[in-house]
Amino acid sequence: QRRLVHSVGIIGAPFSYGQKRRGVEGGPRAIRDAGLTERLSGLGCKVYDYGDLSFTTVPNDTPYNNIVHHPRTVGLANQSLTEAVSRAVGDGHLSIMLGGDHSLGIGSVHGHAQQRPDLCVIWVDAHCDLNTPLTSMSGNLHGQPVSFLIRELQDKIPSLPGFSWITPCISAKDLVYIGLRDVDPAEYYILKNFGIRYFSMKEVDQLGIRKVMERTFDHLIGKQKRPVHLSFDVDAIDPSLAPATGTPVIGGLTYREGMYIAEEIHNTGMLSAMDLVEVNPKLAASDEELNATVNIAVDVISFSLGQAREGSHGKCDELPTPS
Ligand code: 5AB
Ligand code: MN
Ligand code: MN
Ligand code: MN
Repeated sequence: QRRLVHSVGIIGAPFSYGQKRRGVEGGPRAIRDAGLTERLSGLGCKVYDYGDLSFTTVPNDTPYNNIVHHPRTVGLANQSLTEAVSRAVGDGHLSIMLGGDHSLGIGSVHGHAQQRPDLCVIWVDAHCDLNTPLTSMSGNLHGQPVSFLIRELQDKIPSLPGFSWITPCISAKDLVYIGLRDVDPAEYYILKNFGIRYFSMKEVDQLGIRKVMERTFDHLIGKQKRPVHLSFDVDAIDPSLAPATGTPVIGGLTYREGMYIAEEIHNTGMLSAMDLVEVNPKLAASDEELNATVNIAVDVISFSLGQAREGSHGKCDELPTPS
């Protein structure tokens, strides 16, 4: 079996205004410093680094409805991320977006969809990020990105300053969640009433990760192959393993479950763009905590790009013969 050479485009998105804890803008730097490019090159990927986007903080960005914070700043950041991801995919790369907070999921999926309108989304997260601006209790836009993306939900979405450029680009049936364990009441209502497929940690326990992945692909891909967008929030992994993140929830994925998800997504051959978000170096209590979190982030990306626990083939074609 020959290895496919992936050409990957890395986009750093040092952005934190989708939530209130500064520091998550340091994610791209920390993930790069942990050797992401070297790891991907070692797997045989051709790596093109687009560098970090520079974002503008919009002045007088007053909350929408007195609750939703920094709408114009988040809207503008996602507008430039949309362009960047669309360019990377248009250039023929598998796009890898390094966050930053998960409000960036809006622009990443949106930009991907501009090039590949038939995409589907696998959202790996402790949370389903489905609040609308009218249901959010925190006012944080990193808990709302998916609500802007789903077509069926649009008559429930008010027009937010900074968001007028967004057109929803997926249907409820084009999305699967894995790892959920902290879902707000309105989010649960949406999951149920719009028939969104999800595998919470309870289903991971019940079925095992193997069946979860089989059912995920049966639902999204079936016979008709289509591009996959993986949006991976590092808080999906248990906080004992990946503690440096803003909204940790106990009872998460094990390391092995996380890597299995990534391996199986790679094996579809259809991964076309991914996000690795919510790594917040400032929330690590020690260097050990920071390294653990960042190394898991690099592992998730590497396994999604073809690293395999059984061995990554293609590096060794024959054994040396003694002369
Ligand atoms: B993350 C919460 N549902 O809306 C909200 O980390 C948490 O991108 C959102 O998944 C967590 O604020 C957002 C309580
Ligand atoms: Mn998230
Ligand atoms: Mn989360
Ligand atoms: Mn491959």
